[in-house]
Amino acid sequence: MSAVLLDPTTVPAYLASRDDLAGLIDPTSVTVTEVGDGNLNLVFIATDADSRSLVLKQSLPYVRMVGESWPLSQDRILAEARGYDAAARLAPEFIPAYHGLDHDRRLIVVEDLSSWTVWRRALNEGLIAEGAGAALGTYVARVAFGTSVLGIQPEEYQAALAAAANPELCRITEDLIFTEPFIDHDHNEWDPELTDDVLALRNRKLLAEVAVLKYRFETSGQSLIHGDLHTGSVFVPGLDAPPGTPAAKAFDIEFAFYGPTGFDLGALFGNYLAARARASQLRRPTDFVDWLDTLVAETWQGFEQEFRRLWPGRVDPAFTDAFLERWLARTWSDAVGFGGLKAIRRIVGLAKVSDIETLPQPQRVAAARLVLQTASTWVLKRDRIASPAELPWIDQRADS
Ligand code: SR1
Ligand code: MG
Repeated sequence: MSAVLLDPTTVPAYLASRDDLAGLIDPTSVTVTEVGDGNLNLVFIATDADSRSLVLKQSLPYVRMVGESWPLSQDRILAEARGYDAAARLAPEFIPAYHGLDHDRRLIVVEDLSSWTVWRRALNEGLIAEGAGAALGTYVARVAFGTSVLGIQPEEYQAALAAAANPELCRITEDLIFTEPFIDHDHNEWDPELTDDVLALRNRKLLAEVAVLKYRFETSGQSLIHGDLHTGSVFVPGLDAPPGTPAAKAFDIEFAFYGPTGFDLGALFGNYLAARARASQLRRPTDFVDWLDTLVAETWQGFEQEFRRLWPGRVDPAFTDAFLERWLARTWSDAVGFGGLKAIRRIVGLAKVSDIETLPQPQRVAAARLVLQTASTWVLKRDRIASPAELPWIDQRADS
């Protein structure tokens, strides 16, 4: 049975029923707005007379961006709660403060970060977010280490793995990222000028690599992953943020499940590529483009440094230092491959990205083409790309 859905008029009474939130907000004086602009859910911001505010996120029984014709279980909020629980334990500074799950209502309450900016919007406007990549790399490393057999005993890992199954949302990822962009499908859409580029992706070599990556996504339960860590699932602070403020916080964790650790890093890499293609077409200033060009390396280094810092605390010395080096190399290669597929789906399939979509013609086609060409090289050559310095990238500059 569906959980009863809230609306702005019923949120105050709901908050009043939550004694555990009494110290955080005054339900008698709240005003409420529904701000959900994502693909799936209801999101309310409740603000009281003292300007204290909270975010309530409730899953809808269908895919919001499509409508009731695409039913989707409200249980996805349980996956999000697992993601928040783990992150709150292992990397609390890199998520909004988490105030818990209402299981019956299929609803979570989190800190309101309205004074922050969704990273994709900042990137679209050409704003530099110093340290955001490193912060996210650190976040991925902490959750990866602390939920894997490296950080917890195998019995605990098995229990967590079993509890974190998220089949409906994984199926969405499997279809939208690994299948549909490479076949004829109603979800696909692209500018006609791109038809040759899109059809060229359906070649034997690339499809073989897509299959390898799909299999890896479906069968490699290495660690609890965010599962949808694109730049629209990240907040960056405003310029007036006090010193010591984390440079980024991840949110929207409903795709969480036990998967390949490199998938989250790849989601970031693929979205950096879209941001970079936009910057090229808009001839953004050199300092912004230079900074974009460092993002993959910064994210990877943030991840690697944190992972190496945690390594001495591994629970099983059978995992030797030599194993760590091989594990890091494999995770990097996975991230590059997944990153390529994440970028391709945003050009070809359902749920595109504003980085590209809001560009005027002919820049939109040119940006999309740059993304497809670079991304497919990532997929094909990922095992031979040893480091961020070797990663094929868009080299079209504002002054070229
Ligand atoms: C039908 S859901 C479409 C997309 O929205 C989410 O943010 C995920 O990226 C998903 O693939
Ligand atoms: Mg999302």
